[in-house]
Amino acid sequence: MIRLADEKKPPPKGERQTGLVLDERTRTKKPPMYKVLLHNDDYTTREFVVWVLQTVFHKNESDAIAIMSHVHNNGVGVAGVYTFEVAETKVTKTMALAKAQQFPLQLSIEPTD
Ligand code: TYC
Repeated sequence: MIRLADEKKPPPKGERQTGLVLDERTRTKKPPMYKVLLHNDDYTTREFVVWVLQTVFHKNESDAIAIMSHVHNNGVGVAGVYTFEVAETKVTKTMALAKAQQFPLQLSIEPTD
């Protein structure tokens, strides 16, 4: 039977064809991910929350309405899941937009399990 040299074989599933030999950790470890939580309050308008979910969190209109309604009904909900730096930036931007309109909207970050 004709055998292909190792380098002619397709890479095992999940292995990138960079031509670089990477340490096992480098190849397999994903970054820790964080939930951005949105908290309910009695003053921020539903319309503002939906707008923020569309513009900062890139949700479509129906997902944005569903997330806002979930938070309104349950007190807290997930706006999105990101790396820590991206999560922090979205929280900072959203709080600044809320503050500019004098809305007391609160967000927080928590690690995923
Ligand atoms: N509870 C607000 C209202 O009735 C709406 C709201 C939803 C506020 C979600 C904050 O994270 C929030 N106007």
